[in-house]
Amino acid sequence: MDTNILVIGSSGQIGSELVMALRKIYGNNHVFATDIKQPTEEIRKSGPFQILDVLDFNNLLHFLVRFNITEIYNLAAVLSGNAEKIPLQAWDINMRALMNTLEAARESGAKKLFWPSSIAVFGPTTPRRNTPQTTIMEPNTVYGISKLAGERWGEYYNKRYGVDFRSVRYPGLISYKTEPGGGTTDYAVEIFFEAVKKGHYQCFLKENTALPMMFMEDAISNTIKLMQADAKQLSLRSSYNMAGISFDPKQLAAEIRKHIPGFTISFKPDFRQAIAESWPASIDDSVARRDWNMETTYDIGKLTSTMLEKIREKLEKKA
Ligand code: AKB
Repeated sequence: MDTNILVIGSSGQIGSELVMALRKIYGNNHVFATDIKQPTEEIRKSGPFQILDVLDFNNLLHFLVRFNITEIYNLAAVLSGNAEKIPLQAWDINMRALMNTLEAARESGAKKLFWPSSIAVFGPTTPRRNTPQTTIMEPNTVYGISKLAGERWGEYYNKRYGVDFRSVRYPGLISYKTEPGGGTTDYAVEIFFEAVKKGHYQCFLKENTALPMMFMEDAISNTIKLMQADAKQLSLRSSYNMAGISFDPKQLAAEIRKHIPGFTISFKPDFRQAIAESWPASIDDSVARRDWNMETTYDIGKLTSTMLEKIREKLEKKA
């Protein structure tokens, strides 16, 4: 039987790159991109795209049956910063988006479901350095609470109904194609665009706030690797810790200065500072490395030079 993949949230920061990577592997017409927002030109031109609201259960189920979907990637979520502005709405959207896909996967018999969790599942009582896979989890943000609850539901659907639920706890993801929206780690993307455009960045976190991060290419290849792994290799059905590197805004600014010597940064922490301080500074991802060979290829140097080069190219094309 063919692998037919549905990506929900294909116009977002992860979705817009994941769809293209999946189309390369499985063929353009086997990867169905869906979102409530219009897609990138690349996605629209290379294969099927449809407007689909994951909160509409009947439409979702109909889609899975109609296109014989065997795998789902559900990336729809309100991120940490935005969720704090609309707590009840964010909880409702994040949880309904997940529960609809879990139920639709169960009813339609779709084989696999990928759903991203986040380092936001940890909280102020969690050990902050080299945070273990299994540890104290008392998140104090709406986003973090919804991600932790989601992990528990994913594992429940796997054990109780056999849904092949797979998940990673994404760190801050750094990419140049589609900008993120409303997260706490977004500074690590904004800083590059502002460095190229203005030579200055005003950061909403303090200079020494270290957080786990990963370049998008590594995040995508690891996500696909987890989905392709033999089920027998997976000792966890909640969510795997995953983070390649950790740095703070001051270290990132110093790295950018190696390419743009006149680059300056100032600091004006806002409400996201408290969120960042409740999260780990670094993550122990040895269980993911052991179970399904998770690996990273970008360190802070390679990430910085790639981001600056690609953003310059992108802005030149636009000009
Ligand atoms: C956010 O900052 O909200 C996200 C995340 C770490 O899950 N990037």
